[in-house]
Amino acid sequence: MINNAAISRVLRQIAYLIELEESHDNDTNKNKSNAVFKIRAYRRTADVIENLSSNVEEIYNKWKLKGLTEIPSIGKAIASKMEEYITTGKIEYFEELKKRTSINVDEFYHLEGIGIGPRTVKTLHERLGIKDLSELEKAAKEGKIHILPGFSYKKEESILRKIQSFKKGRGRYLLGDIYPIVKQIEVRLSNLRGVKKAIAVGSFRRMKETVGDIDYLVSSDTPEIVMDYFASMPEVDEVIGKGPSKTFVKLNNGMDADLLVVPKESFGSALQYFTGNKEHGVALRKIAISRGLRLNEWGLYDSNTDGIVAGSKEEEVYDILGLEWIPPEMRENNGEIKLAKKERTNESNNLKLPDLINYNDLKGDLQVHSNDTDGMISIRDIALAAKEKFGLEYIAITDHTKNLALTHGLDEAGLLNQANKISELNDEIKNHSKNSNNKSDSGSGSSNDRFRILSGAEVNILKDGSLDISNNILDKLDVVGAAIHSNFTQPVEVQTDRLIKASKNPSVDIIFHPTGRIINKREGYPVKIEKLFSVAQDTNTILEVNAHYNRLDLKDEYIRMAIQNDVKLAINSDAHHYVHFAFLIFGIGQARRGWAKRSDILNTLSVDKMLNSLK
Ligand code: DGT
Ligand code: CA
Ligand code: CA
Ligand code: ZN
Repeated sequence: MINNAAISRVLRQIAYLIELEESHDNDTNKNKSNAVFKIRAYRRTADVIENLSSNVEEIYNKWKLKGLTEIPSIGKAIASKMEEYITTGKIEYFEELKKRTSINVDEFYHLEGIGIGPRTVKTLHERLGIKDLSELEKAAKEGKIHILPGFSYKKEESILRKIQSFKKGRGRYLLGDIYPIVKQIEVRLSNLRGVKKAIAVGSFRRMKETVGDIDYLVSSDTPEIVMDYFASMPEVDEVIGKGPSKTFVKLNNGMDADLLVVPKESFGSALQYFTGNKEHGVALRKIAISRGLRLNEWGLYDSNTDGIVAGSKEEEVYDILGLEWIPPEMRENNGEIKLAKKERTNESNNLKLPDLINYNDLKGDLQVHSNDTDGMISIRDIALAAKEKFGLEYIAITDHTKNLALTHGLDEAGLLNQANKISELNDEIKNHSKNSNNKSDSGSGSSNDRFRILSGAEVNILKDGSLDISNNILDKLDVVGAAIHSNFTQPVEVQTDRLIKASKNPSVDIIFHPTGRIINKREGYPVKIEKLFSVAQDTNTILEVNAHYNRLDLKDEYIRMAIQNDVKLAINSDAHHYVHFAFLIFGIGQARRGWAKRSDILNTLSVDKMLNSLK
């Protein structure tokens, strides 16, 4: 079965190759606009197919070409290319396009997403004969690029940085991208006959922002059943290996998946082993040895008698090693083991494992967008869903402001208008819950089922650190977030000063996505982070942990530093649709990786307490 990802990859490469060809200067305008139209159509189709819940080949098998053209926004021309691919395994047009260039499209089309587009690649090919990624990297390193017309030192440096971060990220998947499929497989494994427990472990269980491969641990006395199922799942492209208790496969999204099946007596020790990370595991083994024990995935054994002392429960393994159970998100061998020691020495007297924020501790969300700007749904709809589907008690509507033209940002009047609309909506909600309480006679309008929409904004921090909305307007809003959306390439002092000036602004409550990074795509602007922490602490400015899985900004390491500096944090979804509230777990996971307690996170407070603690 051809998977959707494979088809969409081919379509994207076609778009890329057309764009490469299109940059001929002697083309007529008519040819050009034709090409632009085609490029867009291929990209749009690739997007649609990638996000389709049903398999394109299945659709084709049932309904033929007509079925393909009925998929939203897929035209007849591209549909017949897809038909060709499904029936013959290739597309003649694609083969021709590839023949006409010696550029390695398979490598270069990835770079478009990080800002090295076909135009740049074409120029570098014509001038320097660059054909693939390693040649491009070499040319940048040797300083051959900045001397070309239209390039500069800065551009050359940025190309090199981008290639390096691309190479680092290659083969690692964003936690949020793979989360749904990993959980689906976990549930299916759990439901198999003879399976007592099934869990996704490794870096996934540790909620690491990127995952290299996915590891499943299953407890069962009939490993063959589990391994046979695992090897024949519809997502499996290739079975790489199969042993008595282990199976390795490649999934059709490109990711490797490992499975280990153990009897229930070994489940706890295997869980400990396979959750990692490796250094944490190695440190535990050393502790075991120092206590006359031996630890491996099958159990914790007495070195003298070889008798098993623990293995079925993970807590027991930690306990017999003299340790409190350590949450998976903390298992990085970064000092957590010392805190977990039960035996108190003078040195460790006051040290304890932090009581981490829990996955159900958030009461509100302080960065939410509506369709007044670039959000996808109305304030009313996103608020209702926040309450009904996600159990939140409040959200702040923080739409973009005027300087971000791309998003049709709100100006002063627009913001005030929206704030009025929000207060009307709140009255409506109050009456609604009063009425429904009377009807159902379920008590006296407890604050539990009240919901509050807060007015707010995501204002732009301009190049000099000032904001694009005046303070007297901002002071009329409940929650003000400020963020850098422009001038990313200023020197570190300038960027830090911009953030500091914004933090010192009495109207700014929160700095949104403080470092501007996009995981695997963009490093973020340079910031002297400790300086920002110290000013944030002084000025009672909250720093955001943006929960969108491609940002997770602040990252774990910075969260831990922020907390040490007594900086308050907020975990926000940055939702542009209510489905995005589901991303909050990634923010909480990142916060737990940064050792955050409930009390470190502002939006674990009820709405009144939260508002009272803003500056
Ligand atoms: P990843 O896949 O790169 O995101 O990171 P992990 O942590 O999932 O690493 P992976 O898949 O290579 O292995 C899963 C766990 O198995 C790892 O976290 C710890 C354990 N493990 C793997 N290799 C070793 C090893 O050589 N020694 C020890 N003690 N543990 C290992
Ligand atoms: Ca792994
Ligand atoms: Ca693995
Ligand atoms: Zn937005």
